[in-house]
Amino acid sequence: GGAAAFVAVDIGASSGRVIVGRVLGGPAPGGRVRGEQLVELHEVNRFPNGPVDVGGTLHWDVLRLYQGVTDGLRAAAGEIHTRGDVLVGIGIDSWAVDYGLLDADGALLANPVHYRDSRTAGVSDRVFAQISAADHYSVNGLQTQPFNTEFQLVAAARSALKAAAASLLLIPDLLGYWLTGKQVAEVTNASTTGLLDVRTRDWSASLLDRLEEAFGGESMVTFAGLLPRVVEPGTIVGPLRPAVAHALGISGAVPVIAVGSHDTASAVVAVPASGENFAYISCGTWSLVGLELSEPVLSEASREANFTNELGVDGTVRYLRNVMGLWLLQESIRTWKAAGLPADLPDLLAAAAQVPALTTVIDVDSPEFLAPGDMPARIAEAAERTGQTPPRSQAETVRCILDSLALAYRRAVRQASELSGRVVDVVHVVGGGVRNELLCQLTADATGLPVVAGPVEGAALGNVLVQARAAGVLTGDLAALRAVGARGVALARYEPSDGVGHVPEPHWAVAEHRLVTAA
Ligand code: ADP
Ligand code: LRH
Repeated sequence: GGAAAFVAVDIGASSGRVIVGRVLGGPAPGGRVRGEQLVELHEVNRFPNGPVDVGGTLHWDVLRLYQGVTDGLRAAAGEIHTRGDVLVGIGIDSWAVDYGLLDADGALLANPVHYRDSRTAGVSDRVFAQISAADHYSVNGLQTQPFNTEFQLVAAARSALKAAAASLLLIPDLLGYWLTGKQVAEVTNASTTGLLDVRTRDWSASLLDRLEEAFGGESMVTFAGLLPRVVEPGTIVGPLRPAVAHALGISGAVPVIAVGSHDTASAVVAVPASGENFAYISCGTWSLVGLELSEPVLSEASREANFTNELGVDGTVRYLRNVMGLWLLQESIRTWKAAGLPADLPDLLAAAAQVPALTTVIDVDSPEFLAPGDMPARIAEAAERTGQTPPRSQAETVRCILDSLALAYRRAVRQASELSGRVVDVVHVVGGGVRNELLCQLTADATGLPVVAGPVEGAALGNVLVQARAAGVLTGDLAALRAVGARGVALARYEPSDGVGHVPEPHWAVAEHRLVTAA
């Protein structure tokens, strides 16, 4: 008992979780020290997440998510109390880009639309015809994805919904608003909207003006008028509303603390690296592959390679590429289960390990894989189109996905290093993908670098670390936070030169060549 406890709410595209982080060790009453500080994580609630198709539009069930959050907070408060610990703060992170629109009374106008919905098809081209892609990149440094918030807003620019809106809140900020009554835009997530200036870390008045001019129409409601003030991680958003605290069995004015509310930003905080020559793969539904930099890379080559400069904690830049990630596997499993086939993940991975490496590889980042639907069929089509033998069994399909992901990681790590000039000597994997030993070994083989895998709950750990520092329980820079974080987690190491099922370098070079020439 007596430990400072923080609650991390971390909602990924495939599941949400509420995790208690206890900070142990450090200064004790009477000037004593109880050993080095570390964070112990404990999951108190997990709930499924995914797209809900209503009338042909994919939505998020955000009220159900809020229920998962509040159920978790109630359970967390109970446990913390029973242990005799102190609940110091609550932080929320989630996937990026998506938002809810509120009316002037603060009521949510509609269920947020899912970023995989097709309403944004062709919108980026329409926007770039008015404001060039190069002009965008020079200000926002952001990758072009069909679902960037900016494109979602343009897709719905003439909707009745927008006309009725008074404010826009990104998902973690929306959940935070329901808990506190305070509206803010946390900066790491705001950096994925396309509307933020990557250098000033604030909304870009110039981009917003030009967007209004081109797509605002006659509406009284302007894009800029919807955006709340930007806050940095570590800012106190506000105490829980008294009625909320009461309903959750929480006494005292416990604050919601802004963290890296973009899940990837929190995950990067938790990367157990020392020094700066590391790449990371935040490996969940997406694989976010890149580097932590102090300045954005805004070159033409970087824009063409679709590398993004998203903002990180403590003034950092997350220079990375979105790789389609374990979505390919999740969606294959969903397809098989719907067809009545057995599709247990550990079994599939064990079977895939027996399939010869690199028989068939696909470009995982092709937009054809973005939408929900029959993934094995799309993979087979892509293989045939590129003159390869399509995977015939479930095991071959899974093998194709893992080999192709590792190949994409190889390319992303190398390109990130070339485009930024940063030397990389280790690759850190965090997120659910840490549990995929075959993928971790393939990643070491493909990149030719040692892979350090862990923590699994990277975003939750980063969330807790930033809260704990804001509350004064931890001190120091990102390196200091990482050292505290690393102490509490088990890490696995994979070498590129050996390991079970090791795939030597020349095979990767050949497979890469095959993909490039097919394209
Ligand atoms: P998100 O935050 O995007 O919802 P997670 O970081 O939770 O995603 O990662 C989920 C993924 O982790 C799953 O799709 C699965 O591929 C992988 N995973 C989870 N558990 C295991 C396991 N026991 N073995 C291998 N992979 C796993
Ligand atoms: C990962 C993630 C990623 C975004 C995507 C929409 O969960 O936040 O960083 O690009 O979701």
